[in-house]
Amino acid sequence: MSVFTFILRWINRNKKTLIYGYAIKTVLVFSVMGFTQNSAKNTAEISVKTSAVCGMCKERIEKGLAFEKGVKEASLDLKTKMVTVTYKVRKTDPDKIRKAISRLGYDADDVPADEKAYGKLPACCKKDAAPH
Ligand SMILES: [Cu+2]
Repeated sequence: MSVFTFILRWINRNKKTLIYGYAIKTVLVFSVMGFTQNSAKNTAEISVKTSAVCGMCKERIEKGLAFEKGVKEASLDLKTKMVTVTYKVRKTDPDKIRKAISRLGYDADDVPADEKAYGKLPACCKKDAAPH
């Protein structure tokens, strides 16, 4: 093989690599864009003030919401008592989510805790319990 053909092959091989690299990057960029667009259209996020007191409350609310229709993710910050909920806009809405939190025994913004559910909470999880 002459030096010339060797160089030609080398250029060819690297061209392919360059083209593949470019194609892969393009596909990646488009799929990421599509994903972002999709989730922007179909999901929304709200923050709801709850009456959570302790880690058990956090778990109860996060798990309870996870079973709620249309809820993708729920995460409660005990310091602020705010639960951040990501939900599918076609399946549920903020009012339904607040009601679901109420049914778990907790206040949700201006929706008071469902009395029955609140009565079933352990004493440490009642609203007037000292933080622990
Ligand atoms: Cu608790």
